[in-house]
Amino acid sequence: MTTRRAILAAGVLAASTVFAGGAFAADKLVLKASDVHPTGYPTVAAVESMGKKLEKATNGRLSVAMYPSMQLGGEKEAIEQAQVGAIAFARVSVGALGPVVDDLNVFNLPYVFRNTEHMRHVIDGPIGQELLDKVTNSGKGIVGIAWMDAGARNFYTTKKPIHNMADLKGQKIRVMGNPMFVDMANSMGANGVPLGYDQVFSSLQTGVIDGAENNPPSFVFDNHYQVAKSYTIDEHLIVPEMLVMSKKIFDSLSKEEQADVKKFGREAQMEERALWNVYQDKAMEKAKAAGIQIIQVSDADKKKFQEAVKPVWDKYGPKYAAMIKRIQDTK
Ligand code: GTR
Repeated sequence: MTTRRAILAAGVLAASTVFAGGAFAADKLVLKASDVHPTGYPTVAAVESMGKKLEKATNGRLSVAMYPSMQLGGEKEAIEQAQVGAIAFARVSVGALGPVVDDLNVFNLPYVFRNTEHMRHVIDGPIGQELLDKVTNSGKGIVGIAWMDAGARNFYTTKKPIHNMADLKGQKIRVMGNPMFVDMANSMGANGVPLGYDQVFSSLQTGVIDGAENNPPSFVFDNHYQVAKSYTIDEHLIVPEMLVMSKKIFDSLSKEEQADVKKFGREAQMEERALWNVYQDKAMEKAKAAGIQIIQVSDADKKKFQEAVKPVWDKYGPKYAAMIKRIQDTK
């Protein structure tokens, strides 16, 4: 009896401890994060790693629950969910974010960066910080936390391979949902079809589109290479990505926690990059092993692509003139 009582008492004690812990646990905040890519993809891994650091630094008060593989929808949906606070983090392309925060569209101009190295210098430096701040101060309900690298984008098709620009003629090419990319594809002679990322694979499969354009890791690890058998390296777009946070949720954090999110976000930016380098090589190897026809456009042909997008620059370039100059001046 005594023992039983002792056990019961201990149970109550334990319960109250759990309850106390429970009260603390109620303060725990699980931050939902969305990514269109699968587990293991550099952006997913970098955000998960940021989550682990946050959990450690806040003694478990904050943690990140990653929803990869478009479980919560495409990127437009992810941005909207972050805006209303339904999720905390959206890792999205600047292609998808440009229609929300127009200043970012400067990065969506074809061939605006000389190469991916140049893009990295820009996002790591003052311009990168300035654009993160533009997002934060946009009044659109999101905070710019960190940049992510997404290499360069290239065309791929299901039927007719693209050796040069003439081969694009009349092909229905999926682009991200941003008018700039429709204009870009059209200026190259293709028919640009804006679709959410969640629709690309099935649209390639059913022939709704003849092709799309993306970096090697997306092409391979999101399985588009199973339907599109040729991949043409022309690097028409180098579009970085951003990790944004719901402002509503960010504002609910303490000053220290906000600083932690930013600090670990910056670390995630660098971590993603290292993973990206490896993943890009892996993707190319996998594509080759699967018998994908890899076509490298000649320098002369690349020049033709660059000349063809002049109307895009004429239409969108002038309002970003000052920023374009700063980008070009970045070593
Ligand atoms: C990928 C990018 C995604 C998404 C996708 C797309 O390269 O990582 O965020 O934007 O492209 O084409 O929609």
